Amino acid sequence: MPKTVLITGATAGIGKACAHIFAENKYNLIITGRRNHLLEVLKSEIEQKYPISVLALNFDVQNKKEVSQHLDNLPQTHKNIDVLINNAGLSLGLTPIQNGQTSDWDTMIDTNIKGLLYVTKIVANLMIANKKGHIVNLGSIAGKEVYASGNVYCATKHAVNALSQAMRIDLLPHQIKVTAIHPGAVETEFSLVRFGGDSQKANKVYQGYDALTPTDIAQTIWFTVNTPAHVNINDLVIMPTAQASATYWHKNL
Ligand code: NDP
Ligand code: 8X3
Repeated sequence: MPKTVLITGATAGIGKACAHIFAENKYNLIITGRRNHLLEVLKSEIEQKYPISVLALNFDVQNKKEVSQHLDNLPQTHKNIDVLINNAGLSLGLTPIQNGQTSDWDTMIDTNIKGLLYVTKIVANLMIANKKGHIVNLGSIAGKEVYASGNVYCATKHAVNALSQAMRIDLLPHQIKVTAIHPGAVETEFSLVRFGGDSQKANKVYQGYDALTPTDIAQTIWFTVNTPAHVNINDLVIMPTAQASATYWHKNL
């Protein structure tokens, strides 16, 4: 029987790269995101390339009702979720706390923490019923350290770090694996979103060194979900070789 992975935020970056790697390895996919046209393009691209089935679910993880409408009513064909990748997330702004936009704070908290929780609650119960499962949470180096003006984004990723540990304890009796992946800089739409569409500012983040690629992270996730049944990778920090911490870099500018 083919396995199934649910990937939140599969319309771009790390989530999209995960969709490709799991499809290539014969998983059926549930892909989610807010941009429906991108979900549809990815679905048809993947279904043309690989002999698997893709269920595209267009919803905002911040919206508890939408999350439950979609995930409480999964078709029988996609209910047996083996792997959940809690990837949907974003940073908005890079601003000292005293100047922060409270609407940006709300969006980051509602997406990175509350959205992840809404999805996890439903899928964890499906996994418990199926007596198996693996949850992979996308944390960040921002969940291990804080840096200037990163305040609320860092706080949300610290929460993902804490929640990953908490999930591992609560799901232990059900033998559901929980892995947290904490990347440094990965070149995706992340910085474009953070800087409100300012591509010059966004491109600068990735200049003078080789950033991680979304495929680097997808391959790492693929590795963590393929360890033997008795082995779990709890926590993994992965950085570009040119980055030693959130603030130490070796750049050739
Ligand atoms: P991208 O901006 O390229 O992709 C983010 C994905 O999340 C998109 O598919 C987007 O889809 C989705 N998303 C955002 N908000 C929502 C929402 N409210 N509901 C549903 N989907 C949503 O960024 P990355 O691929 O880089 O980011 C993926 C994860 O990795 C994030 O959690 C990020 O914090 C984390 N991360 C990224 C790092 C980096 O340097 N890039 C480093 C460390 C961690 P759509 O817009 O269609 O809804
Ligand atoms: C994304 C990496 O360093 O911009 O989580 O916070 S960083």
